[in-house]
Amino acid sequence: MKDLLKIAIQKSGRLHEESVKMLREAGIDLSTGPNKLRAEAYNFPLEVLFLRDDDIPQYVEDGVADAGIVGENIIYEVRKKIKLVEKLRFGKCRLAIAVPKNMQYNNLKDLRGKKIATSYPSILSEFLKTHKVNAKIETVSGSVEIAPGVGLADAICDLVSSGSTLFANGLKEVELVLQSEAALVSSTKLNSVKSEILKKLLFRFRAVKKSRHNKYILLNAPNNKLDIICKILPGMKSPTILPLAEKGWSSVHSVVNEEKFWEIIEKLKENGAQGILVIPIEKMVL
Ligand code: PRT
Ligand code: ZN
Repeated sequence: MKDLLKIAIQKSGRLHEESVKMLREAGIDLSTGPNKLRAEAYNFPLEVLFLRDDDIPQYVEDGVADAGIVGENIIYEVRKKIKLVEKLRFGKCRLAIAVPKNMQYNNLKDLRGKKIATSYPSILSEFLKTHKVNAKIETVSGSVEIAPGVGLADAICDLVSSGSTLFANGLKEVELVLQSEAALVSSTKLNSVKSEILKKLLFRFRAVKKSRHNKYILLNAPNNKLDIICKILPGMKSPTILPLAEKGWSSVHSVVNEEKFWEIIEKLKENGAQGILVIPIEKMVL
């Protein structure tokens, strides 16, 4: 039998597209079609299983899948014996407690004796225990946000991203319980061949992650400003400097992190940089 790494990803839903995109950007071509349960990669020893996200940790623990891509919210809720290998920076959301917007809320003490509806009873009960709050947990499997409105609970603990679901249901967010994003997980019992494939996959995922959060920047600068411009640019090593045909001018190339991007561009302009070009990076291998 061929040695393949079996990776489980969400069949459909919020993490599906980004998971497929991550694999594709890692150079993995899949034979996907509609309603498929599995797909094999043409050019990498990988088989992809399409599952419901909640089931992924169990499949990985049982060894039916060797690895998976799933939200941290699920990983921490279901507490299976699996390894969190790498956070992938997509599917970001937070698990938060929300209460009706007209409820007086000052701090966690206001939740004492209250009923909180959630699909995350393990994480919530741990959170309440840590903060010594005695509240009742009402486990519901969906439409958590309607629980206070229909009189099922006083508060909810649910995933939030934009906050519009809470707003539409007359709720306000009052406590952050967990920050979450999609993560690569793996079985704790991989043989050496599968471990090697996972290592290669991780290497590629890291290159994709880095490239997504960095931009390649090219600019022209007068030579007497090069010192200050190089100080502003926090590249991987030092920036590349090439002379321009026009005397007294140089072209400077570097890599800039997305988070600081606008701040850096402004400083560069203030310090004499011209003709600034910003280019997306296809892959970044350090
Ligand atoms: O069918 P399957 O079981 O696989 O999918 P699912 O319906 O259980 O999950 P799905 O596709 O909704 O979410 C998959 C994963 O995406 C979650 O486990 C999280 O890790 C991640 N994620 C990121 C989110 C959100 N953002 C999110 N906003 N999951 C759910 N939501 C929901 C939330 O529950 C609430 O109903 O979106 C609503 C809030 O969104 P805002 O933007 O209005 O705040
Ligand atoms: Zn689910």
